[in-house]
Amino acid sequence: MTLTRRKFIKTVGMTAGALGLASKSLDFSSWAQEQQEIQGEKKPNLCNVCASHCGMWVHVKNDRIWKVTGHEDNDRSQGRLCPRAHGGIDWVYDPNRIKRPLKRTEEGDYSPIDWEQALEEIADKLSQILEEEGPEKVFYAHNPRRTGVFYGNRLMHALDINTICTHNAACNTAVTKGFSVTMGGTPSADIANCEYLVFLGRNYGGGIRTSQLKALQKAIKNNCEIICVDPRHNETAFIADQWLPIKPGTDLALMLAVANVIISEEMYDQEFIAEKTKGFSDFKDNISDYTPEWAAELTDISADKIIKMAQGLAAAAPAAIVYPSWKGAFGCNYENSTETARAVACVNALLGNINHQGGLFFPNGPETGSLDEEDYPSPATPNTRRADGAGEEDGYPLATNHGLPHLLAEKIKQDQVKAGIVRHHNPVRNFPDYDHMQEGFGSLDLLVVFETQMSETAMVADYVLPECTFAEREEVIEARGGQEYGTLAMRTQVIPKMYPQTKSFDEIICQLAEKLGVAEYFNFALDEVNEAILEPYDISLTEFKEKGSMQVPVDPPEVDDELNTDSGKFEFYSQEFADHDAPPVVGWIPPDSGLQFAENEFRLIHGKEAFHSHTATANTPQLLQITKDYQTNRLWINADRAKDLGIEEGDEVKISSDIFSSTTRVKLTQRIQPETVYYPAGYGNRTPHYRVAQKIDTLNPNDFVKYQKESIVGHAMVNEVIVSIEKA
Ligand SMILES: Nc1nc2c(c(=O)[nH]1)N[C@H]1C(S)=C(S)[C@@H](COP(=O)(O)OP(=O)(O)OC[C@H]3O[C@@H](n4cnc5c(=O)[nH]c(N)nc54)[C@H](O)[C@@H]3O)O[C@H]1N2
Ligand SMILES: Nc1nc2c(c(=O)[nH]1)N[C@H]1C(S)=C(S)[C@@H](COP(=O)(O)OP(=O)(O)OC[C@H]3O[C@@H](n4cnc5c(=O)[nH]c(N)nc54)[C@H](O)[C@@H]3O)O[C@H]1N2
Ligand code: SF4
Ligand SMILES: [Mo]
Repeated sequence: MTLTRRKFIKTVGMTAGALGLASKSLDFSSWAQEQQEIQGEKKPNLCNVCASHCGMWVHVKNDRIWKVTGHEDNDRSQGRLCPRAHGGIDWVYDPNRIKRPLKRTEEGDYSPIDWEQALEEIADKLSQILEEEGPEKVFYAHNPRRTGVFYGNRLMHALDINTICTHNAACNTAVTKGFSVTMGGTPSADIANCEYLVFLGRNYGGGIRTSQLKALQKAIKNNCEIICVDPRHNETAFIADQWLPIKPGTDLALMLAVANVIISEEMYDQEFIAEKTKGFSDFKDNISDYTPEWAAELTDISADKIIKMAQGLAAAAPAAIVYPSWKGAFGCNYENSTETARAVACVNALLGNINHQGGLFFPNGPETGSLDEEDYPSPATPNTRRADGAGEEDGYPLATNHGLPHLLAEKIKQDQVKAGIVRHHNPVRNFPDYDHMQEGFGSLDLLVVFETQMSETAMVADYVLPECTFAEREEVIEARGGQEYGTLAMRTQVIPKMYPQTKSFDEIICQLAEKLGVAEYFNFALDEVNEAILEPYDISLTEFKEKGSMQVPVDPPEVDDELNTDSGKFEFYSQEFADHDAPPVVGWIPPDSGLQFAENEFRLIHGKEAFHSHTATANTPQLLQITKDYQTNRLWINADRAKDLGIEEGDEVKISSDIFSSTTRVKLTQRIQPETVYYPAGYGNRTPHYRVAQKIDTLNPNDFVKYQKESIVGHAMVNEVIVSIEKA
């Protein structure tokens, strides 16, 4: 039966009458007015849309989330949130959320299964694999966050599993290694008080952490000179004093030349170098040929600008920084990325800026308590071999303990890895080479994925376990150090669970531990963990749950603090690298894919948009609307190069690499270095379950990049790709 309009109105009227509703309730504006006036509640939580976990208030009315605002007493939010936090609300109300445990059927489809059966089957299969194949063939991979580490790692340790991986090999492994081998860890940066700041592809305005934007505002007010080195005129370049469109993959040459100038003009901090560093003369000898003229040829930045950068940094030192970066320029991008990170560390050492105001610093953490070992014994850390080749006796002895998920995919195909648990992580889509990752992870004997939505990784799992969303659960308290104060912060449950068959991670892990026979390591409730953490403070857990975040005292970093290296000093010379056939002192290495391009060739780079988080927000309607409204799903191409290729604004082009080819529309711009094309990260979802995402044509740069491994730490080299472009 089809309803005519008259009939429809009549039927609605009858239904309303039958339900005894006043006609007023059908009037939207008065309903909206009424809702506005309801006094809602404000409950504390942590944003979950990226790992910064900004403290936030969730405003709740009628048990529904009304809006979110920034928590004032949280170091990361400082009263504000970034756009993505608002999009996170869509996760809670997504009709395609995973609502109950799922099991893959013989036909490759998924059918619901009850918790008891799911956990029983997973425990049986995992126990069998552990017994027959050993813990060396099992892994846990995640986007590392406090609760995932506390409960997930504890379960792995209880089972003697040593292969715990994070997403870092597609994020910032090279930075982690380059800074730990020289200065004992990745430092924070006192941007607010800095006077001369060089960003090498660190884009505060796109790759957002809310508090850092506030610090940048202060720096601008204080007239800090800001240099933005990025092949692309990114969001931060708008507020910079200079944009230097570097040829991608050559930041190492730039840093070596800056060091060369600072040393040859004797502008370095001689006292710091003499007293607090090791191997300076080796470094000095090694870089003597890396002149500004040499670097100018490679980088596309003039020798004059390189000299001015070196002089500007030295003149402002120690309130001067070459930013340690995150993912952008050298987190995991090129064959030379670990060396680039080391070179950046070395330039900062020449400036003598460590633990000085306006320089780099190592924050001290706040005091926290922990569960009493007598009553709640922790399992021992296993010394079993890693499954991913990231170990002393394996292919990547210099790898970090964040591991190598893309190598896991290879080892699975070779039958060397049998089972895996993945939580809050989508390696199949967020690492290069979709087919490699999908085939690898998809051919495990057992893959268990903890998710809220049906990601590409969930699509190849044997079991998908539905976590309730950030708003529906509590988590382990996070503790962070800072320059002036530390922060304790906690996620609390702000609305009732929408779906009774979803569970929090701690609950699932405790139940799984019981089935696996290791319940003795989980003989506590989450509240007990949190009470133990708060023990040094004069606050009860109940009171803390009302606050959500609070500032606590920390010891400020001191100039005389020892560094966390073997010598306690800054190490220009690395014995660890020397012992493992890696260069003990930093020097030039070109990108693996070279620096020469044919007429229609470009290097494909990518980066974050301010309103999306990787693939996590790929299906959120509010944020995707921004993509659509501003048509950001376009490939940036240099306008002059495009003209030479007969390509015009908005044209459809064919973009191809060795392993993949697709089409996209282009954005012609002068805001990009001529040999570079750029596409925003996080799109191009292959999962049909992301119904909103499927309505818009997008690409994922990872499709074009083949499976590859950097030589020193084994990261995924996500920018080692040359593509050709032609008009479609
Ligand atoms: N909006 C948003 N914010 C986020 C995230 C998110 O997903 N979305 N994720 C968070 C995470 S996990 C991370 S790691 C950080 C990342 O923060 P960033 O590292 O700042 O962000 P990216 O966008 O990955 O890269 C920054 C810039 O590097 C440039 N770049 C690419 N190749 C080169 C090169 O060879 N040389 C130079 N000099 N520059 C290059 C790109 O053009 C890009 O503008 O952001 C965090 N914040
Ligand atoms: N092309 C390209 N690739 C990139 C990047 C890039 O710039 N370009 N950036 C890289 C970087 S910097 C990083 S850090 C990695 C990030 O890689 P991932 O760690 O894989 O990143 P996310 O997309 O945040 O994946 C998190 C997954 O967690 C799920 N999730 C969200 N909330 C919850 C929850 O409460 N519980 C559970 N169990 N799951 C949840 C989301 O649905 C999503 O599928 O990607 C890297 N990949
Ligand atoms: S930076 Fe943005 S997305 Fe990340 S936690 Fe903070 S508010 Fe959420
Ligand atoms: Mo990242």
